[in-house]
Order: sequence, then structure tokens, then C-alpha cells
Amino acid sequence: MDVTCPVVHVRKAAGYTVITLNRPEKLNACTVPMLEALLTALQEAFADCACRVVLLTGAGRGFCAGQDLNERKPVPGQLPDLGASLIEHYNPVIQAIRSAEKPVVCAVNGVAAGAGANIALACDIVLASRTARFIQAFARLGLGPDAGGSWFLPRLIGDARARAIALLAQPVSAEQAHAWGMIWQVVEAEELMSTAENLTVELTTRAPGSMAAIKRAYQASATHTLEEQLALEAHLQRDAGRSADYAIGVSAFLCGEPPVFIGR
Ligand code: LHQ
Repeated sequence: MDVTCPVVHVRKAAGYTVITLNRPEKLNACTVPMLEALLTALQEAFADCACRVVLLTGAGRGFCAGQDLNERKPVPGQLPDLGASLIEHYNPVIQAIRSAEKPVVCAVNGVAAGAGANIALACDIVLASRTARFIQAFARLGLGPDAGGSWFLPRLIGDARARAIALLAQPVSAEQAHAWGMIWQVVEAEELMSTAENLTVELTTRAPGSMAAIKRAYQASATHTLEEQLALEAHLQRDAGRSADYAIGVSAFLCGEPPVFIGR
């Protein structure tokens, strides 16, 4: 079933949901209605038993140009509250992606700038078209980093590179992003969606409980000590060992058959 709203398109496929940012004429720059629709689409997909994986992409030649600057134009005599914008609209999107039990694949089909770049980096597996660019545009606008960029980037590519690309606000090509470990894969533009969709389908065949445990463990490892992480792994593995997924996975292995996991 397809659900279309003006700014975010949702397509439900077998085992996964494709969410497409849909303001192509503005390179999918984010407005409040778009961010609200994106959050709703993510929440619905995460709550949908028929959906095991989410694939996020953008319509047209851009992935997302970040905040729509027309919507947040400085007005003389008024003090804008961009912090409120983040707290109300961007942070919930980032947190929804990171705290979800289901993997989110991102197909970056073109330029990803500002908060748009960081929405992509919040996702679990990021593929980019060879034509895509990632721009930490904030320093060109008199802004600081947001949408999790200053958390994701040092972890993904190291502090030296993260600081430099933020301070310089220079575009990073998809190839460079891949070479630095910022993203999983670079794909020719015409093959991006088929490659991303095939990978998404492959993820739907993996154990849903494993997806949830892996996401939880990797998120926690960013702040945990080794001791804390070992304890968390033991806790997660105790639960996993008692799950239907484990019974299915082991019995399939012992029978020499591919496992067919039931949903959660
Ligand atoms: C846009 C935008 C855009 C509006 C392209 N806004 N129209 C801030 C505040 C609050 C809270 C949350 O977070 C943030 C952080 C941010 O995200 S601030 C925004 C960060 N993004 C940028 O600074 C990117 C601004 N855009 C650009 O630098 C260029 O458009 C890029 C490099 C992305 C693409 O360049 P081109 O390929 O040459 O395309 P274009 O510039 O011609 O853009 C196409 C259209 O999209 C154009 O509209 P028009 O009606 O003239 O055809 C642009 O005005 C529009 N557009 N980004 N952020």
C-alpha cells in the first residue's frame, strides 16, 4: 500500500517500508510539515509488525539540503529560537532512528547538507550515489553543528577529519566519505535504488531480535566502558538465547537450511 502526502512518500513493500523525502524542487530541504511527516512515517514503520527494515531516500537530484532556510529566515527585530526547532523537530527524528529496534538503510541519492547530511549519518547503513556530496554547511551560515553531526562524525571518521570538514564546510564526495568510513558503500547513480533495495530485502531475512540487539549494543558502546559493554552483551545474549529467533536460527543451521525468522 502506498501512502502519499505532499512532502513525504511512504511505500510499504514485503517486509520493509520505503520513506522518500519529497520536495525535489528544493532538494528536499526540511520544513516543519516535512519533519512532522517524516517522524510519523518512521514511527508508523517501527510500530508496523509487517515492517522489519526502513529504507530512507530523497526524491529528485538531492537527498536533503537541511533546514529550509526560507522557513527560518532571520526577521529584523525578532530573536529566532533554532534550539526549539531542533528539540521539537530534528532531535526526535534522530532519536527515533537511533532508538528503533529495526535497521534504517539510507540511500543518499544526491547532495546531503546541514541537518540533511546528519539525518543520513544517523541511519544504520548508508549507501550513496557516486554523485552525492555531504556538506557540513553550518559554518557558512553562522551556525553550530546539529542533528547529531558532532556526535556521529568523530565516531565515524575520527576527530581530525570531523573537525576539519565542519570548520571548513567543504563538500565531501561520496567516494571520499566511503574512503573515510563515513558511509557503507558508493554506488553508480542508476544502480543506487536497486542496490539499496536489495540490501534492505536481505536485512528483512535476518533475525529481527538480532537487529534489535545489534542496534542497542552499538548505540551503547559509544559511551560504555569495556566492562559495561561486556555486561550489556551478556544481558542481550541471555534474552537472545531464550528467543524464538535463536531456536529457528540454530535448528535451520543444523538442518542445513536457510532460517525463516518470524517477526517480533
Ligand atoms: C533550498 C535549500 C535550503 C531552502 C537548496 N533551504 N531552499 C538550521 C536551522 C534550524 C534548525 C535545524 O538545522 C539547521 C541546520 C541546517 O540544516 S541549515 C541548512 C543547511 N543547508 C545548506 O546550507 C544548504 C543550502 N543549499 C546549498 O548550498 C545548495 O543548494 C546545494 C549545495 C545544497 C545544492 O546546490 P545546487 O545543486 O547548485 O542547487 P541550488 O542551489 O540551485 O538549489 C536548488 C533549489 O533548492 C533552489 O531553489 P530555486 O527555487 O532557486 O530553484 C534552492 O534555493 C533550493 N534550496 N537548499 N536549505
